[in-house]
Amino acid sequence: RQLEADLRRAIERGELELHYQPSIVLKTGEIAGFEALARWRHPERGNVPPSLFISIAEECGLIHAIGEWSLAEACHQATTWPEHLKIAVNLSPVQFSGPDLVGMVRGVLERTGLPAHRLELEITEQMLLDSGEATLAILRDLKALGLHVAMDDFGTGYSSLNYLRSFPFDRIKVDRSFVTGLGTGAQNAAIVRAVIDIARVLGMRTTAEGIETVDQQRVLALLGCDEVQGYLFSRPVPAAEAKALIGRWC
Ligand code: G
Ligand code: G
Ligand code: MN
Ligand code: NA
Repeated sequence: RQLEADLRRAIERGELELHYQPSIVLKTGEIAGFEALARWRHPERGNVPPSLFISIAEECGLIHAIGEWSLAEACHQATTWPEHLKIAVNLSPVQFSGPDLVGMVRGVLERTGLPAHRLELEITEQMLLDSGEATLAILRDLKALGLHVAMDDFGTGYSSLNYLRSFPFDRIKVDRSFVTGLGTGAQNAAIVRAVIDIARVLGMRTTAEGIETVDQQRVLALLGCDEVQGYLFSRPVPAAEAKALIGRWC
């Protein structure tokens, strides 16, 4: 409860910050863009993991304010980058049941001046579990703004394949757990290959998460994965470091 009270004031006190992790185009080695990941530096407790404070925010409704703050911050940051770079922002399922998600996103795009096509919203497979027509309609309205939608952590939920048929995703992000196992045995490689093949058939692009070794990178290139993200290239870094990375890399 104390954490919840602290989180309520964290935005205004400037304790929340976004870090940015690059996504790399496998074929060219170029940066495609960055994923924004929220960080909270608590004045007494130090860094609170996002898994903890995001779930607190979801329970107490603060996720609406935090979600709008992180979207606005990330979009604003992206306007300072070269125009070909995209920004990916995570959405919580709770934001879909809140007031006017589509209007909030449209407003942020207008205020920051970021062209919609440079924004990608990430939604976890988990969120689709208890979603119905209403969620589907919101996803369609979001896409109608001109932005892109990615299914995050693919493979960790269930009925994944069924959702791919009914939701208009632009990208599938293959969960880290499959990438980690790529070097060990044929099973994980077969699963990742299947996901990439399905994505291709459905006209969706693919990103593999959590790449830590050049071996994993090599296998993913063979399988035809479009983009990769992971500590091998960069950890999530503060905005200033992301800019330095762009300067060195692009
Ligand atoms: O950043 P890792 O560094 O620990 O992130 C852990 C989890 O927290 C990820 O699954 C990510 O989706 C989630 N997360 C990080 N930042 C945000 C955010 O701004 N909004 C939402 N909804 N989730 C976030
Ligand atoms: O939104 P999502 O659940 O995909 O969040 C990505 C999470 O994965 C973040 O917590 C991020 O810090 C973490 N991450 C990114 N790259 C790597 C990696 O190469 N290895 C590991 N172990 N974690 C990673
Ligand atoms: Mn993500
Ligand atoms: Na993920």
